[in-house]
Amino acid sequence: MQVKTFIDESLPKALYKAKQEHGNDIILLESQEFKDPGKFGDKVMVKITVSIQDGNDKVKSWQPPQVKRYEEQTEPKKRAQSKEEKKFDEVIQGILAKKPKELDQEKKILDELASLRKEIANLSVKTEAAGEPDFPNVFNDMYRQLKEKGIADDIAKAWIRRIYHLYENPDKVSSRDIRKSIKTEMRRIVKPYTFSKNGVHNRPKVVLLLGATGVGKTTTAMKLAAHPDMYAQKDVAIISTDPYGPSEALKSFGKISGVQVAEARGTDEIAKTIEKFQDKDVVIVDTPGRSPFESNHLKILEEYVKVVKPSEIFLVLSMSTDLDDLFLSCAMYMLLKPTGVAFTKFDETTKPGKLFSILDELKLPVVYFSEGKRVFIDIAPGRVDYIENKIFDQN
Ligand SMILES: Nc1nc2c(ncn2[C@@H]2O[C@H](COP(=O)(O)OP(=O)(O)OP(=O)(O)O)[C@@H](O)[C@H]2O)c(=O)[nH]1
Ligand SMILES: [Mg+2]
Repeated sequence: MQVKTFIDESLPKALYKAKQEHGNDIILLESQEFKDPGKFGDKVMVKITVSIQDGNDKVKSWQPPQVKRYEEQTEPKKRAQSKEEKKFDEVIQGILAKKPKELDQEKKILDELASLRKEIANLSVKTEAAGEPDFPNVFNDMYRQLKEKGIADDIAKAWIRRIYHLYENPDKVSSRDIRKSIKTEMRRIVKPYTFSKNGVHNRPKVVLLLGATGVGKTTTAMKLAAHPDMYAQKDVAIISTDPYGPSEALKSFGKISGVQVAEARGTDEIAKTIEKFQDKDVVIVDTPGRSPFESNHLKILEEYVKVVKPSEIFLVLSMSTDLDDLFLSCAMYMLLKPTGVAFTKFDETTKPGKLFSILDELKLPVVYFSEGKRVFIDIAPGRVDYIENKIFDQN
């Protein structure tokens, strides 16, 4: 095993650099901020130390994201292999490779490609599907609808092609049949998180909520505590670790619902407060918002994990965030090995289909979907039916 260091402006960038040189099998040992005015001016830089397995020194050049061809997606051997190999590190590699903003030159090329693709898409669906079977209109219409709802081109194409090949007489297939098959495809990606209905064996079950500023972590804590299929049947406490204390909304929720709300600042206080709630079924620890791109973010969150010792870590993602930014912040949060993902602010996006791109990478069960501020109402369990309706129903 070798140990190497890499320096860049942020942790994701430094990780990206290390993976460019040494592939996926590196292990992050340490990250550290530092200043070197002689070399980097005023900038706070990040130095990471990684371990590299012996023999793993082949250099992988950066490739812009490519749309997978149908043959690649369906060829059974290749698919099975890539599924097996999609380990955590590879997810991050994929995520980072999709973040062209880091590399100006490539970003330019990708921007040009993106606008070219848009133009082609406007010409006709047929032109875009050149070299493919001449799909009946009902398939083309469905493909267009999927894309309008934000489903990535490669995912939409793969679904349509697979479904087309399912039928002996594709000309006779109705849009209802296709919708049914698409739901089956969606089900492969959207797996609901299972909330145990029985009593909690190892009390208390400690749930840590993570996510960028303002994504809806505190609202998620309340919604989880209030929903009958989630934790409403259990004896729940919520610990706010926000330096400004619990929000007014959280305090009123505590009064209305009977859920005990406590505040704790600093790691000692957090540990003591969790200790105080040993008789609760569930303790939800709400973390304060920070930008996932702050260079010491990971270190702070690792502290939380160490102190809280959560049985579950739920990552909260807002659907109103740009997809590239979502991918990049996920690269950071995935290092903490979350056990579920909660999606908020579905009411603030016209592209609910981007959910599939995220879940296809994260491979985490869905804790719940949120589509508004109202704690007791704007919430749906993480089942595929919810997203199916979002994609197909007019409103
Ligand atoms: N439209 C909409 N607003 C939401 C949703 N979920 C939460 N909000 C609102 O988003 C705002 C921020 O929500 P919070 O729960 O405070 O978010 P947070 O992640 O705890 O924020 P910080 O602790 O500051 O990082 C509040 O006004 C919420 O009412 C949602 O699904 N849709
Ligand atoms: Mg909050």
